[in-house]
Amino acid sequence: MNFLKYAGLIMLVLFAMSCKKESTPIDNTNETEGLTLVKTIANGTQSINLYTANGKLTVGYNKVFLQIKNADGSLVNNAQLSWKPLMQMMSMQHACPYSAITKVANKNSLYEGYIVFQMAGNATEYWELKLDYTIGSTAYAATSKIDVASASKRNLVSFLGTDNARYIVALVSPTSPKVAVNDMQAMVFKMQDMLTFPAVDGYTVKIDPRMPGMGNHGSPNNVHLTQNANKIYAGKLSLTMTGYWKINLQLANATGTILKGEEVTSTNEGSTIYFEVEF
Ligand SMILES: [Cu+2]
Repeated sequence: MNFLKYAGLIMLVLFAMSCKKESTPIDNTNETEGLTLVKTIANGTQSINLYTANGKLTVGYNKVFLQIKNADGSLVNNAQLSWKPLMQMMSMQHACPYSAITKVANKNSLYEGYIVFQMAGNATEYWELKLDYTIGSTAYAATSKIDVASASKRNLVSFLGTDNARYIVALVSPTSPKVAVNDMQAMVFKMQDMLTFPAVDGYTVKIDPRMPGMGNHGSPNNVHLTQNANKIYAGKLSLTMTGYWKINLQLANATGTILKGEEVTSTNEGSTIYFEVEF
């Protein structure tokens, strides 16, 4: 009786062990292929690696990827992450528009989100990124200074609308413009207060690309940006030649009222809000 009991127990233990052995290890290799490390933020327990396509954070829209590494080098696959970018300025603090962090589809250890920095850091005023995450039921945090460089061309506009609200409009794409009708994407945010920048729905971003160096000529077949299914403002940007283009902008609310920006005419060569592309 006793023997049978022990034999049963041993069988059970062996079975459990073999089960453990047979479960396929999760392969995290190369999930960051094509990305460049921006920074590692460590808190003594884990280190969080931040990646972007070019290894930099700049003014404007930044798609950011994250991976969490344990001290033994293994990658964390089951974290819940959030973040808070905060700029420490001489006389005040402020945040910027940013997304939630989600797991990248079909990846085990890679997480993603975006941050729209509206200004660059400098020697005395700098951006800080606070990461909060849980693994299982344990909460962790990590904070670090991050470098945010200025952009070479204007890819973000920040202004007071005629409705007295402050807005930020950020260029998302094209990131490599071509002589073609390019897919164009942008995001529109309202500044509710210094820390809160909700995305704005139902507006229109009107575009009028011009070449100021060539008689301010425009291009045919542009399509103003309206929200697509993913809530991103999407349209068509027609660039008929290489060189410097000024994409004059007008922001219209849901009823069509222009909140900021002017039409380009024979007597008005540009809008007060614009993006720039050069290629
Ligand atoms: Cu600032």
